[in-house]
Amino acid sequence: MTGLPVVPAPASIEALDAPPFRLTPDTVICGDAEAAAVLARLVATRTRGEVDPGTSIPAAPRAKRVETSARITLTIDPSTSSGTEDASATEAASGTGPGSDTPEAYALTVDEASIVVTGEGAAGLFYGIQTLGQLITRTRDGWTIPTVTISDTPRFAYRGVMLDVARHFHGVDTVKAYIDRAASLKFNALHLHLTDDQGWRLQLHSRPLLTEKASSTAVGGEAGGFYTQTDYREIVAYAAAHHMIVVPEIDLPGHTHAVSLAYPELCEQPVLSEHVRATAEEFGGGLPVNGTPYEGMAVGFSSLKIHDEATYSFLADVLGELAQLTPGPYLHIGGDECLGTSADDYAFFMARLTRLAAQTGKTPIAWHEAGSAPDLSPGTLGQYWGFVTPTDGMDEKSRRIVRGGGKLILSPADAIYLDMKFDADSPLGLTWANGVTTARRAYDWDPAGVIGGVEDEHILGVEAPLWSETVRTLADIDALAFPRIAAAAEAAWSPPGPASDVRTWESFAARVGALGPLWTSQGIGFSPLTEIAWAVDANTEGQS
Ligand code: TNX
Repeated sequence: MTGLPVVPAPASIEALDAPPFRLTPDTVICGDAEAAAVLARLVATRTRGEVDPGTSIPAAPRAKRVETSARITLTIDPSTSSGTEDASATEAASGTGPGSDTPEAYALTVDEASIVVTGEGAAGLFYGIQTLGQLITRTRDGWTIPTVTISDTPRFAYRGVMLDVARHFHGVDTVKAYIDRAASLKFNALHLHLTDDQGWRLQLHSRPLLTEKASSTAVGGEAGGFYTQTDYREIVAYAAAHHMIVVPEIDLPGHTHAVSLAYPELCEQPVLSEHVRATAEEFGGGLPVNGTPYEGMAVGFSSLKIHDEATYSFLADVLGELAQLTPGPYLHIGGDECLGTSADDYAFFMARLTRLAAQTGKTPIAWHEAGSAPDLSPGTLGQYWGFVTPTDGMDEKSRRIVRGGGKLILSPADAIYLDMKFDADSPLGLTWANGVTTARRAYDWDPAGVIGGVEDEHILGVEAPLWSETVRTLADIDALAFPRIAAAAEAAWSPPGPASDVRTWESFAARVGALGPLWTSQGIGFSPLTEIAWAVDANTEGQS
């Protein structure tokens, strides 16, 4: 047991009662050049420029300084221990998880004289550096890092965050900022919800009308936007540099009202259910009319035409081009909330859609409703968005996906939907997932305890979605995501409760509270929820 503020909790951590390592202007970082640059930036940010370490062994005139300076050494060693003897956890750890380009385990040792971070691969080294950044502490003696030995590896291969860029559009800089934040918590997948009723956000040369005609508005009639292919490639490259893949989602066959602005012949008329009318009453935005932008927040009223071959030519173009643009292994094809589509039509469509997606060479991911369709392309993955205690047969739909050979990504809405309100008075966020989601509720669940019969070996990973009906800016994203995103990171990365004595709410709350100064130094506008005691740096704000 240790009180050191590492989040997500490592597989193994041992704090030693010995003097800490002192970060000074003479500290030198050596070893892997790319990693050294990452750590040097992190140290400079965390210490507000008070420590700005050199990043390699300086040449002759300064050699003397090197001999006397404390060193941080960063290396990649494929034989780095995974930090766990539990065979069930090693699938994620031993290879390159499907979300990652390189192995993810790392080891970190800190003593008074030196620090060594060893990654099993480049991703592992990057994660070791993130852990090190969390351990930097301002004491009365200056900037220090406590003496510790850590050996760490993830529980799950896929650790995702989702950003909805359709309800409100979020530009490239915001997406990059969210990648920075997610990668620092050891997430390795960015799921972009690129299309919905309110807008189509990715330029496709095979179907240029989509962004020409269906991208300019958003919820509330606000300005929309879209990514050019250059923008999208820039996001993919930035994610890769942070050891994250991009999982693009084209939500089908529902959530497709925007398509009617570009290709009206492909779309059914909106189904004006009681929910659609009630949502218009409560949140505004009017009722959907094909061919005109939808500015409301209702769901489930739109659909592509299921029995028209033109639909499948459209999908072949869209998915084919998207697959070409996307180096990651997955295409997310939606499949949620098709409330006006009959069960037979839905099943027919999902069987064809999952095959079209698989033909691009990618593995399809669908929301768990797809499990109601009996003939999905084998191996289709499911994303569960029901509650921690499943309702309405959502668990059975998810189990059917597992029986079809697909693993699950768990996104229980009443725990880690980051767009749920954290406080009833906040103007940000929604409440449909069992009301306000406290940080404690975000934390107190286990991936293997949600769906009966679904254990670690059936679970690809965990993902925290952030839908953007009420989310306009990076500040809004920060306020909703932080600190609850850290609970999702811990569910995705850390060993489960009984195997680890730090997997308790009390430990998590203390560890997260200690990250306040790091997040502040990084410009993260987290919500200082009162459930957590937030630390401040010694000296700088009059407290030790
Ligand atoms: C449900 S859960 C949705 C989204 C909404 C979100 C708002 C799921 C797959 N779909 O369409 O944006 O709720 O919280």
